[in-house]
Amino acid sequence: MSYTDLRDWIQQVEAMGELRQIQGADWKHEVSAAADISSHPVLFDQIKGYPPGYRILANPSKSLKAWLFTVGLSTTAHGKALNREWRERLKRLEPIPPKIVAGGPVMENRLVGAEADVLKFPVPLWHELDGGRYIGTADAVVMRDPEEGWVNFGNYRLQVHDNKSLGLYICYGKHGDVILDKYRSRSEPCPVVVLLGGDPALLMASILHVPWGISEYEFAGGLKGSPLEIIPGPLTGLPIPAAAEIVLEGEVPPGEFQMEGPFGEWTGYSEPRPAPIIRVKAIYHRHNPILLGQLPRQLSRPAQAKMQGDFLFGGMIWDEIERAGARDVQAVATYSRFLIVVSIKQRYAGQARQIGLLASQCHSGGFMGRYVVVVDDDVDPFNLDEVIWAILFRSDPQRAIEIIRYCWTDQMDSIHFAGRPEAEKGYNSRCIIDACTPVEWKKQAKIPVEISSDMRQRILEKWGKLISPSPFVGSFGR
Ligand SMILES: Cc1cc2nc3c(=O)[nH]c(=O)nc-3n(C[C@H](O)[C@H](O)[C@H](O)COP(=O)(O)O)c2cc1C
Ligand SMILES: [Mn+2]
Repeated sequence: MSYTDLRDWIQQVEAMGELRQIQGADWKHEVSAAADISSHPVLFDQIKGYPPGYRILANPSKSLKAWLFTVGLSTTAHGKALNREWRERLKRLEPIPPKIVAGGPVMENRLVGAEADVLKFPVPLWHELDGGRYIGTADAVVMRDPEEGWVNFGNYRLQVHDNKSLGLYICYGKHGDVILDKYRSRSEPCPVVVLLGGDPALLMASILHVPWGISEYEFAGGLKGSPLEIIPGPLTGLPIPAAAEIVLEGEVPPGEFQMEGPFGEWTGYSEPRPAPIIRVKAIYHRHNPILLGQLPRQLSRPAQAKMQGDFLFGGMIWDEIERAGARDVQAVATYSRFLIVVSIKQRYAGQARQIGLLASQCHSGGFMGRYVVVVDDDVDPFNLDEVIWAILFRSDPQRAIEIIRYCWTDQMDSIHFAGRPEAEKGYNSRCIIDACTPVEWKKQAKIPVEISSDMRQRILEKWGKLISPSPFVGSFGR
């Protein structure tokens, strides 16, 4: 099961019954509100003030089934089993370099110089307090490392300042930020290509913390199991997917900044700050182009601390812990960025601390985290009741809790807001809770109070009709 491009993906997802379609929405708030309220991805057409066919596909990840199809997992598994399947897939994933082709549908329309107007597309005004229209929410900003020569891309939000300039918000320390900084220190403009709609495998690669030095193009090829077809950009030489929907080419001038934001992020509205600018020089798009959009669910209220990408991040963190040399991870669950739960088969003293620290600091787990809980393998990290139980019954706070100060985060973090001192904003801290049974306790651990299965059988035979069996059976009151 696979797909050739975004249009093929849409057709197949529709056939699964996982797509909704809305005609006639206004780009001003309506597209975003409808997409947010819908429990499925939504394809918008006939958007107010725009020609029919100029479409938006919003929130492709809202359907777990579609998202699994995107990464080539045809599974119905969830929780621990899905975590394991995805992790196994990552373990086997071989990056596949893209293949250069002469042309493709993305070049059906070329708008160069004066003709290049980003508002030719129905760019939404997403949230009521946003500082402007955002063309990039599910994009890939492509840049080449000027020293090492490899091509990186990431999903960084893009605000429309005017029809040829975009505000580019990259968190400090992301690959894109490091590369931009290299151009800045040479006082050179950074050439960029921006994908605004295309193969969903590219979007997937764009949001995942693919390690430094591995091109997300190769990672996406690996996910698909076949090379992406690319065309060298006419102005920059940077790779452009031949079947992309909308692509911008331009540059980020060194030393130019403009206030970007506010924007409704998953942590709440982020404050405006000076951000680099992309000067757009050319636009290429297919006939009837589809702009891709992805909004985080509204996690800034206490509904549920889960994200669409949670199952993906867990697998990536697992992979990195093992690559750093630690063994015996059984599952990794994440709940937004703020909680990572790792279950391990404990073999030696210190292993829980080792794995907790790695999970909190590896590339996939190290950004904007908060709590890491390490549990034994009889506890399901995807069941928060079990996780809380392990913390309460197996951990002694004075030995279980480790606080790591001055860690990597972003001003987007929900604990950073206007009232906090500027100097604190670059950092947050991590709490690692070792909720594994300490290895030296093993022999003395209290014996769980249980009813033997013989006794249980006897009671049920005698009085089973009178008493309905309680769900609280077995060890540990579970
Ligand atoms: C919907 C969505 C929006 C995102 N927006 C941003 C953003 O505006 N800025 C940013 O730095 N990262 C953002 N991210 C996270 C990055 O895309 C992610 O960290 C990626 O791995 C960065 O790539 P890089 O490591 O190559 O820089 C977003 C992720 C998602 C899922
Ligand atoms: Mn990268």
